[in-house]
Amino acid sequence: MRIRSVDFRIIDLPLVRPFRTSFGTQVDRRILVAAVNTEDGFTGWSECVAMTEPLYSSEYLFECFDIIKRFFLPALFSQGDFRAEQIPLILAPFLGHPMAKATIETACLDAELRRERKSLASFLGAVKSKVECGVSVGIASSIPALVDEVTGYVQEGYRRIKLKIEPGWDLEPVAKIRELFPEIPLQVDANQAYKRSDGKHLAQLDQFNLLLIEQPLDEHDILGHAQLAEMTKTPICLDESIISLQSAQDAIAMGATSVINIKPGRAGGYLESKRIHDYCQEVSIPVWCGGMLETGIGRAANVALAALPGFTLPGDTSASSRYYKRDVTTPFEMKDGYLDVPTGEGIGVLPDLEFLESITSERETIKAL
Ligand code: NPG
Repeated sequence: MRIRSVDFRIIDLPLVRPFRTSFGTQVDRRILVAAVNTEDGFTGWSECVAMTEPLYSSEYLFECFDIIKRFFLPALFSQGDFRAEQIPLILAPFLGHPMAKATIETACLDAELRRERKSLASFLGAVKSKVECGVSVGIASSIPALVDEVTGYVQEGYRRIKLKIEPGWDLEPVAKIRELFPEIPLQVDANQAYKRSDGKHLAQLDQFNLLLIEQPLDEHDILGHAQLAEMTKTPICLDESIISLQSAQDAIAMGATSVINIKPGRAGGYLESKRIHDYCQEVSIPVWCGGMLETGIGRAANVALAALPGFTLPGDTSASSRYYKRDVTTPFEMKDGYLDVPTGEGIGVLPDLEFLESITSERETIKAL
């Protein structure tokens, strides 16, 4: 492919309800959307998962925008004709920045697959036509408020509940939800909020028959997670720590994680995510697809990934209505607790341009040299 130009826009979408985690509260989502236009007339879409502030990871929206324009695009333009699969190698000299890399790689991959009339799902090796939906539930203002929210999701048909936890909001809310829903697959996510010294406390979660405890400690504390895994019966699952295949292999080898949350943005894109998936399958580590409050653009690609055979646990792949009153694509609707895997070319969806325009606060087009 040869890039003719890239259209960027910043869009703003309010969430249907505030989403509180151990690192902050989000009431809306500000997102960088990229559209790569090729010389031969195809357009590929992606969204950058980085948040406006570096609270979940060190990357943030405007930094991703900057590094893509300043370094990644000139490198791709000077390459002339290339295949999307070469992008990781072309961008390898630029250290880090997996979310920014994933943004440009995904849009290029979408454009290339549209030209080849192939879906992302079949390109990645999907084996399912629908994927099980889980839902991630933020820290609530009170236990009754949490019960209301979870009850609503269970009634809608969600097949797995993930509760956000932090010190002071853990055993009690989890006990209550487990008591009310003794059978529902349940897991917790701490987003790095605990310390190594909290091992004994976290081991008390064992009584609630959880699928996993996600990222209890600092993202760099692989040894701490390995030590914690010795103290808990509940499997430890890493999220923030898994930024590449190498980091996944190392964490597995050290016994720090026995389940992995694969988030394509955080891991540098769908190509690296597939490599992590393939490796985990080889060594019998179950994986599931994480989410970052994506619009339909990112959700479509995540659902395609979640259809690979190693994704044996329900992901944070919820229906559009979980996040937004109106999505930027045709909404993803849940049927019997499942989302259909898009079968169209590329990511299989297109944004509604008029709606996208109405929520755009900034735009910029960069033309190839
Ligand atoms: O369903 O997309 C979703 C949200 C799932 O909890 C979720 N995401 O820590 O995994 C996380 C969290 C997150 C959201 C992190 C937004 C960063 C930004």
